[in-house]
Amino acid sequence: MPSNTENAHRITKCGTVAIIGRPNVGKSTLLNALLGEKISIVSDVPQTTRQQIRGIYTDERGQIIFIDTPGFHVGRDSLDKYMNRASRGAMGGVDLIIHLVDANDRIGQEERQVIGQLKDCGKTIIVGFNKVDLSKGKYIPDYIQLWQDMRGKPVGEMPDLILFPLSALKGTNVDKLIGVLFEHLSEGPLLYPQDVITDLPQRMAMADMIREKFFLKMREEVPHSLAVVIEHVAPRRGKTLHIRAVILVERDSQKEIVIGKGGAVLKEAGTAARKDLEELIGGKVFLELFVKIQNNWRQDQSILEEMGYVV
Ligand SMILES: Nc1nc2c(ncn2[C@@H]2O[C@H](COP(=O)(O)OP(=O)(O)OP(=O)(O)O)[C@@H](O)[C@H]2O)c(=O)[nH]1
Ligand SMILES: [Mg+2]
Repeated sequence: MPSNTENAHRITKCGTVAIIGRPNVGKSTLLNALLGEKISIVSDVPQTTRQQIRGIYTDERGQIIFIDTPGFHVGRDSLDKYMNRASRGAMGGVDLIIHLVDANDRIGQEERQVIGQLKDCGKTIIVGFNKVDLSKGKYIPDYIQLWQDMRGKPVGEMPDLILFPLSALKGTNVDKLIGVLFEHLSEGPLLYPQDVITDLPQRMAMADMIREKFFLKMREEVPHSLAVVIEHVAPRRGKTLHIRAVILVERDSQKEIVIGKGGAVLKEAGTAARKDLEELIGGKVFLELFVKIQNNWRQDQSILEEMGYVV
């Protein structure tokens, strides 16, 4: 990696790229694969990502600022609205858009809505057909047909549309994707220092890491009712960082599940989260977790703001 002074004399490319698509198609997995590092949490529960997350890729060609977004979905409460706004908002201020879809899944209402918004947006769109490790991508022809129907011409006459099969999980075509993105970005100076890979506020990053550990342990109704609020972060006894986090759930029964028999779930998730947090901050962590019932937090603007979900 060249030094900053060398950089000043070198022509680099730089721009922002939004990764959008419905929940669970693999957007966060792709961001982590592009960066070669885990900054966005991943689980098989739809709607895992709740906010925009920026990941910054830098090499000798320049810098790409990726924006991972909450999956665009049909939902009604305040958090759903926040998530969809974050997803739509990301389309506006960026240079390129990756519309990630699951190549093995039929086109849904979400994709139709997103493509409806993308077709006249004036930006280059990369349609990422993800999960081709599972099969050859049965639904790719359907997407091509939909784009042709929406625009009334063959995809061969759409220079702003790039069809791109990949596997975020296996890393197939991920390096090639970075090459394609650089080809389509304009020249410009780097916007972030070369060693920065995310600008996510650290409290939200910490809360997300803890939340992921519970998502990985739970199924169905609990995850969407679960939130993590970091209440207190301070150094303790020299080098250890004391982090106190509250796990919010909406009902008594959910609290029991989150705690588990004899506290087993809470303990296991806490241990796994502590290890990730120690890696995130590069030091020892003392993690304290509390579980609290807070009815309808997904509707409560002040709680959402406390958690950092502010547009
Ligand atoms: N087989 C396979 N699985 C994948 C691939 N990419 C992601 N997954 C899996 O798909 C699930 C969802 O991945 P995420 O990266 O959390 O998806 P997302 O689009 O960020 O989801 P939301 O944040 O909920 O919108 C996880 O279980 C991933 O391991 C892939 O290329 N192949
Ligand atoms: Mg995600």
